[in-house]
Amino acid sequence: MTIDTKAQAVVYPPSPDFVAKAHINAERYEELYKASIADPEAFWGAEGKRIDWIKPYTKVKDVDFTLGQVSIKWFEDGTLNVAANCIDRHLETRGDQTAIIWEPDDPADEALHISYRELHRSVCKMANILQDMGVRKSDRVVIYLPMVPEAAYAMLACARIGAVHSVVFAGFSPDALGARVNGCDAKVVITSDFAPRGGRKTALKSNTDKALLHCKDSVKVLMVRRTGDQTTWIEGRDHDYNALFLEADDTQAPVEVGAEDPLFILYTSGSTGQPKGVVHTSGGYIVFAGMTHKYTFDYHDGDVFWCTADVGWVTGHSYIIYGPLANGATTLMFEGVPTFPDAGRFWAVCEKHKVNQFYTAPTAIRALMGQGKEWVEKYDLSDLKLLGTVGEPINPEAWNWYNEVVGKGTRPIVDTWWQTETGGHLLTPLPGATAAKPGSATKPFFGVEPVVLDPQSGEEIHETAAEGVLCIKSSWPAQMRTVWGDHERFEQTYFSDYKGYYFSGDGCRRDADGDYWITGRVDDVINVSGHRMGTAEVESALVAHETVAEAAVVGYPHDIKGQGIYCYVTLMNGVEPSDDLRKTLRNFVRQEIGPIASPDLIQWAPGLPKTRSGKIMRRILRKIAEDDYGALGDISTLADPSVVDDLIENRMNKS
Ligand code: 6R9
Repeated sequence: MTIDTKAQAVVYPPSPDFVAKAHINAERYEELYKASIADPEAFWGAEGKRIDWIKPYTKVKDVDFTLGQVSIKWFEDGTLNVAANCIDRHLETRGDQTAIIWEPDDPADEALHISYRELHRSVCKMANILQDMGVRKSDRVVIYLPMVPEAAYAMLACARIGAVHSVVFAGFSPDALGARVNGCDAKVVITSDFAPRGGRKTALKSNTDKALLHCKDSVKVLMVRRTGDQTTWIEGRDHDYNALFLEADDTQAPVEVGAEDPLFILYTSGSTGQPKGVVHTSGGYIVFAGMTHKYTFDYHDGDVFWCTADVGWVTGHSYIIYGPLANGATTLMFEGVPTFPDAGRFWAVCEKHKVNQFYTAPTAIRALMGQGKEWVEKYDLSDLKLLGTVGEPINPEAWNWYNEVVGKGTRPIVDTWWQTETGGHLLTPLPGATAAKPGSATKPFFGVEPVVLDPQSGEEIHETAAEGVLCIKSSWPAQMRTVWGDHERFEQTYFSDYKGYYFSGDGCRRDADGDYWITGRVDDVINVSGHRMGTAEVESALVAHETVAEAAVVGYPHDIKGQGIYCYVTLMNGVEPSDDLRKTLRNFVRQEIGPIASPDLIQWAPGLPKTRSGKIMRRILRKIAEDDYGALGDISTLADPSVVDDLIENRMNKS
């Protein structure tokens, strides 16, 4: 066990000014955290009241983490409607307040300010359109849209009629889209003609057409016009949102759903080839999303909150849509990218819309850091009160730049650790309570019991300073409930390696102050620009190409992306390696999965290091990709140790 005591030296306590106005200060955190662990029933029984219930719950928590009978229920006999909690209940007090600020890809186009009243109208119309298309409670709807207000309307419209949405990131390929439509047996796909992003356009409708070639004929399409460019049209299957919107009734009674009825499915990568459909339910999720949004970001009425994620990821679900709107906040939705039309765009948008809380990913910070601080200094960022980060460990250099250049050394930074599976923040500083340390996600949120386990013995390490795998000992309301259609896979993935605990898949260190430092995934998942990717997914895409016999994929350190994708490829007999073939394979993977899975480096491998039982030794491949082959460890169990010399000699990442 090695404890990096140096890293504990730099500590940024909250400023007295911030503390004075904050919802939660250090004493309050201690008091509430203790209460939340000592008596979860009482704590969450009270917290559950932050939302409106149609029928109030009488049971708070019913959870079993035992392998073979894992079951997670919160507020189970309560009923509610999530969309009504995000919209209707605010109408009386803040009907004219802006709910969503929409900033388009091109800064020359007009931004929109959508009030809670307007949001209500549009969501009701979308709900009526979906009902007219035959969507009923618990039916699935896939949403494949750019970052436009209609993406928010679509999610909330599903929630309003009790349908289950599954948002698919607009950067995903037709194949990935088709697999998700089939995976959840969706009735309708909501898409747009094109998706403008960074001045370019992705043909979403045409991607949808291709995807649906592999889906049931009964799947219908609802198309939102975004650019107005021509698309193909299949009469009977395709429905014109803009035309239907004009006619649709603008009121709709929200459907009553049970707390444990599913709200959404979100596909995410794991260590095996097939992405998993993570299922979140209604009551616990919305309580936790609202609560974490309020306390982690210290959100106050009237603040403008901006989370730069895409709604295709969980961060966009919880912190663009559900958390902020449950709190009656003003949330900003940005269609573009940080570097279009130039590297000042984030800060231009912060200035333009007087953003108070700004939440982004380390990869964006690193990319902008490389462009120079002039881009930040051109803009007035005086409205910023807080900065946040999510998606991967933030390196201290990026943290310091964020703090000094963007935050002028006076804004707290919250480094929030969580996952698609957790629904909301589990480890994070609370800005008025916790002293921040660059690179540490610090302390657990209320009700969250992290433990560090010894990876070999599976025993809890009780000393404060510890290093091992990160597990959670008991449930929190926004925990995922199951894998869509495969509860056994849910249990196997999260509850079988360490019995009685939820296993996060991350390694971590806990320092002598009890602060947590995430060290990255301990499974075959890599984190590329904050996007999770199973190495097995990229491998199966590669071997699907006719020239490839075998492939092994690992991550390697990448300055901007955090991790890059390093592929070892064994070609079929008789196929000649060439740079052209590299390009072909790269494009092939982009087509199969999407541009985010594009291989960074492809090394031709005449053989892969395997054990005598035929298992690829990824540890060795990782070390070679990291250019750290001095530390290969024991290779004596390899069937043919000589392949390693060839791989080292021809490695792509020579530093
Ligand atoms: C919200 C989100 C989850 C994985 C997670 C971990 C990494 C996320 C982090 C972080 C260090 C942070 N991760 N936040 N690592 N510090 N603040 O990103 O969900 O896409 O499911 O990814 O991302 O490895 O296990 P998701």
